[in-house]
Amino acid sequence: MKPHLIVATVALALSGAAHAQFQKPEDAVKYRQGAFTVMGAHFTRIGAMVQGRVPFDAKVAQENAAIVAMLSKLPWAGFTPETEKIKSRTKPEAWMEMDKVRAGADKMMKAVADLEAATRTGNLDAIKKTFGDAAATCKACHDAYRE
Ligand code: ASC
Repeated sequence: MKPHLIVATVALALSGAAHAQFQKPEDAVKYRQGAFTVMGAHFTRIGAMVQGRVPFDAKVAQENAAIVAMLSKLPWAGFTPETEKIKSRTKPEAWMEMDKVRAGADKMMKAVADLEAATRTGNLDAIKKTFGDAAATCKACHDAYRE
């Protein structure tokens, strides 16, 4: 299979809801960046509680984790083959190693699902642990594939 076909197949496999719906490659880039931006905003709100910068509120943690878990499924559909040539912070390596990107995406989605499950227990120690694990999955991909 040609690399671009593999990328397209991976993107489709990753997201039932959001596949192949972009009119222009630029739209796909904006879509994935938007999803990452909003996910980061809500992840950071949990981080503020985990790090003691704001008081812990189990309900707020749960609401934010649910948003993060849902959004975590979305950005991958925006890495369409047509977007490879569009300037973004995605490194060329990502397009050459889309199988690894996919594996990293799977780890991240699993980690944020675990974080959401922890927020449903209201146990701050469990939230701290799963938040740290989830942040590590974000960082792994950023270090490898983001400028
Ligand atoms: C965040 C955020 C990320 C991750 C990452 C973890 O709060 O916006 O992208 O954590 O920085 O290392």
